[in-house]
Amino acid sequence: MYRIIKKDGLAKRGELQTVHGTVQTPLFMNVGTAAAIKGAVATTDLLKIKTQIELSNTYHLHVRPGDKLIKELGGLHKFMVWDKPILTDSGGFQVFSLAGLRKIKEEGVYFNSHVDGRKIFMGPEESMQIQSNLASTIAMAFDECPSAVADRGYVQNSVDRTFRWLGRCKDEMQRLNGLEDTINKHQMLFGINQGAIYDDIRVDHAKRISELDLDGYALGGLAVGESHEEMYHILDVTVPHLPVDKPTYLMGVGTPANILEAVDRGVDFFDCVYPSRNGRHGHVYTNYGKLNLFNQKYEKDMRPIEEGCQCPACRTYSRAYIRHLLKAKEMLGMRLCVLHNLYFYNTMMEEIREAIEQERYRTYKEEKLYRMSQGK
Ligand code: PRF
Ligand code: ZN
Repeated sequence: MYRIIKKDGLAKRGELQTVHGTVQTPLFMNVGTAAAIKGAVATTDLLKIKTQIELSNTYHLHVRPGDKLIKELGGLHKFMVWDKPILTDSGGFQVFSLAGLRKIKEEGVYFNSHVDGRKIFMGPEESMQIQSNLASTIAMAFDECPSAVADRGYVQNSVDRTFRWLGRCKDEMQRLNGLEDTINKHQMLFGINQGAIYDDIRVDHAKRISELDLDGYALGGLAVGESHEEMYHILDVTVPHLPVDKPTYLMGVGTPANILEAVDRGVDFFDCVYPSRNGRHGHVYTNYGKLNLFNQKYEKDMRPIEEGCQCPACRTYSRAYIRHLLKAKEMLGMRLCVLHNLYFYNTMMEEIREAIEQERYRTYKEEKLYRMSQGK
């Protein structure tokens, strides 16, 4: 059950009730592709950095260690020791970005595993079965994410097929949720809007999927090479055609600025590898822009990454020490940067929620963007 608590322009402050607890939106999902947040971050750490929901991938967990094993061990929550919500991406996108040779057919996708090259088939039913075995809180529909440079004809055919796949996902999920030995019989299903940067294809698809009364709606196929302006334009034209009383999820996005702009256009779920990936490279977010801790100028800097930050890194360690750890390739260096960055994102989401509640979202957004672009 999703309910809107407050609206400020198109920005929504809401909450989603799930079998694994209630999450407050807008929110950021911490990416744990293979049931682990990269950078040696444990699920017990996530509790200290305001994480509400974790994201894992169907494709990765199917390939290794196998969804059947995870089911046998009691499901993904028990396996990774995380009792809050988990969203699993369907595998569609990962198959297209990772797997070797692949063939897309009406029934699904044939491809080779990126781990051992073995032949795998995944279609809508298989994706739902795997996600049901993982027993995630929210399953994503199986979709194709066409390349940013795909021509109109290709995109139209692809979107039509993704729509047919969605119907099959819904039927299969209903069947699985009714089976006796299904771990999470209340698994939710989010549909995914596609259509590259073609306004009319996006809008038509959004209208068609909205009729299926799903638990939530995502925008896929964005942040795949188009400009930020093109992405914001697609949000402007598409989001108004998705149900306002359901959560809206912008997949794989993005920078703090992208999130601030998308919230202003009605989006309430986000996920992105940036905070963890940048952290592993010593790039840390602050309210005054990003810092590269490898920079010589931090050699004797005994201040925390960000003054006043309450994250586990900033409460204890200095820039100088973390810089040393990074240069010495000590794992702790990466770990502290990742923790700080995730805390930064989760704290920004908290600020966003508060600003919407107080109907000052536009002012908040503009001030935050200005400050982050100024540097210090
Ligand atoms: N589809 C799915 N997952 C995704 C995407 C998509 O289009 C994207 C695109 N930014 C990220 N993750 N299933
Ligand atoms: Zn910090």
